[in-house]
Amino acid sequence: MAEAAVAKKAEVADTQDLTDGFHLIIDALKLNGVKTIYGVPGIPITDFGRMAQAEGIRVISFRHEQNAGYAASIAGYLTKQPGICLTVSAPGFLNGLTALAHATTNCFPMILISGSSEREVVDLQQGDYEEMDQLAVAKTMCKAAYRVLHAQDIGIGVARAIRAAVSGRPGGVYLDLPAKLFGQVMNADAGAKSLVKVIDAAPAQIPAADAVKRALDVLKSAKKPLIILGKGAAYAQCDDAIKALVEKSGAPFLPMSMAKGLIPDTHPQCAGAARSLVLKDSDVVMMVGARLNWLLSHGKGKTWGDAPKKFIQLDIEPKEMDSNVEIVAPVVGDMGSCVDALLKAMGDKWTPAPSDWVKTVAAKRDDNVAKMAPKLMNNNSPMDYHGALGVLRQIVKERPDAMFVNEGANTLDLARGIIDIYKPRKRIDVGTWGIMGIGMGYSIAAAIETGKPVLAVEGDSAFGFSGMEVETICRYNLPVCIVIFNNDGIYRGTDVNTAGSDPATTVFVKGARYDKMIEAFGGVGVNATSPDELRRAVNEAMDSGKPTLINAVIDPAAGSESGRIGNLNPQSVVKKK
Ligand code: ADP
Ligand code: TPW
Ligand code: MG
Repeated sequence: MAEAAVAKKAEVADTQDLTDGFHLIIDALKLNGVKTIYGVPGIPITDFGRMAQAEGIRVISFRHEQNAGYAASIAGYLTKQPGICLTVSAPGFLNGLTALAHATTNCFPMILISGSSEREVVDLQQGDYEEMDQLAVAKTMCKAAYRVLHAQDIGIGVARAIRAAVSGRPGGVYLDLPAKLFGQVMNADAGAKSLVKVIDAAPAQIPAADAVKRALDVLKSAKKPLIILGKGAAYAQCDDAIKALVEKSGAPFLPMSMAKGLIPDTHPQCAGAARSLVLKDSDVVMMVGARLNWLLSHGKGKTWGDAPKKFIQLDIEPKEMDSNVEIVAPVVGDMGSCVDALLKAMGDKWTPAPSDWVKTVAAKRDDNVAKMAPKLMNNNSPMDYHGALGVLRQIVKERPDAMFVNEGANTLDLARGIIDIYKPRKRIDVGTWGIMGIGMGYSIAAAIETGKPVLAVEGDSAFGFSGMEVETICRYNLPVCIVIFNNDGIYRGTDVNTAGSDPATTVFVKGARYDKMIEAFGGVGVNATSPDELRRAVNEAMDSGKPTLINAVIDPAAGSESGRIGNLNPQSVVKKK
């Protein structure tokens, strides 16, 4: 054999015993059960995406990192495994960062993995390709941030990221992978040994027995108890135990937006349609995986009435206690353990909530529901929100397994109130920040992670933040039906700018046909001008599973400023001339 050929053969034999950064990262993710990566390719992670796909990980390529990040965040919420988002350096990283901060704020486990430029060049600020000190930037916006510089540390880096994302209060984690790491080689055996399979990533946290007793003593003393269920309770996937606790207590319960369906909205104890009454008049409130933030008026003020209230709170995060008001009975632990401990300590002889209170709440709820009913049956054209939502309410009732995505202002607030949800973790929406732009990312992840059809109800403005991902939905042929409540703008389509020829700041092109957008990518577009047309189009889409976008024409005058939260707008004291 010629000398060159011998050398070549030796080299090949050698590389068979080698591995590199690319493969170690993939192996580490696979070892820890990662099945899907949401991202956008480019330097330095293009080949990584290809290789991950070749190695059996599903890699979903988006049109913008923010949408990939939102997809990863909600994948985390739905599965209790960290959702993975993969981006390129500086601009891609920054695009993904909004979603990472969103995941942290909402307590969703997520890992943003970004390729980055070379440390030596970044730290001397010598102007590398897409240079940025990403780790420093990320740190303020997530639960934990790590960088891996050496191939032999990849196993530990990935393990730490996973553990940080899902243990305790879940949240976003940043993992910084400089370009040079991907090509670093090491011995394959040593590489395999360096990987870490995370054992018991989110360990049970058992609440203290005296905390449980204290909580039950307070609950027992209540004349008008109320249970508030939040998305932390839905996240925990201890659905049967939570239902048992609520039923044993006999107390009315109020689901926060994404906790709707944890117990069906049609359950006799559900106080969703008597919200004002129960917040005002209750005397003991048990918070179950929900925070007393702005969404609950911080637990004080007019919304909560004048009568003194005692708060019990079940949460995995001890620092959450007393965040806004005094918590007289904090129960700290993971939700499954907390609820089990309460149920056990309640025993078989628990006296349910006083019946006069339960009856008062039920009467108010039934009254409100009855008042709403005729509005939901109108067949106006153009549609108003109630006519359109009446149709969707019935469709969701008939298809309780479908995933329901919702964003907008009026489109969000009215849909949340009107559309009943029947099963846990079916409703996913704007979350803690009231963020616009989650729509298409959430829809894509919901379809992929659950395998169920998705109905996304979107304000026309809200949709615009992630609208380009209809191409992604078509490309992966996902069973997503998008209904755009098209009222020609933000809140209303009727504003006029009297000072000049530019359009008012809140209005869009009048009579826009969003349905044409999806046709560009081979999806089904429908223009629906009446509730009857809307019903037909949505049912057809949900039956066919074909990517569909329905432009639901809503009366531009039907909405109100900021939906239900107009009171949060600052007011100018200067009188208009
Ligand atoms: P909502 O918006 O529905 O009111 P929040 O996001 O404000 O809900 O609150 C969710 C709460 O649930 C957070 O305080 C979080 O710490 C808590 N939480 C999340 N996961 C768990 C869990 N597994 N066990 C207990 N509490 C949890
Ligand atoms: C990331 C501010 C809140 S609601 C909304 C905006 C722009 C759009 C409302 O119009 P839409 O709904 O969707 O057409 P409708 O039915 O009332 O007409 N940027 C971000 N998040 C938020 N919340 C905003 C801006 C906002
Ligand atoms: Mg609108």
